[in-house]
Amino acid sequence: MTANRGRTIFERIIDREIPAQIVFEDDDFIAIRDIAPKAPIHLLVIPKRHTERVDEITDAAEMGRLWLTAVKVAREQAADYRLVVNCGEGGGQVVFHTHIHILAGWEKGPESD
Ligand code: D5M
Repeated sequence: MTANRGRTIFERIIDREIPAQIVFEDDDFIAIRDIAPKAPIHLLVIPKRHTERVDEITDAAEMGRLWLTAVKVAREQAADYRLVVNCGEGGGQVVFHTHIHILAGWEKGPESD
């Protein structure tokens, strides 16, 4: 929770105040289907601990667990995939709770659709 922006939609999903299609969850992370998919498979891996953006995570083990979780969820969905992090408004970030996009499922790669 942050004073300046308030609770984000992802915190409300984590707290089950808003429904989402949950594909993975453990004590520290949740993975959901993106509501506006930009690929045949579009998931979001979201740490439960709130940070606004990925560069606020300074602990290497925490960052490692985030990326390992993203890779694990991605590999459960597809052999090949793209991981994307938008960081800050100028980087295209819209929801200010850290998350990794998993994009996959194209027939011939990301530019094929
Ligand atoms: O991406 C934020 C992403 O979050 C964007 O692809 C839409 C997605 N989104 C927004 N609201 C929801 C809900 N309610 N469920 C699932 N997905 C959602 P960013 O990296 O911040 O630009």
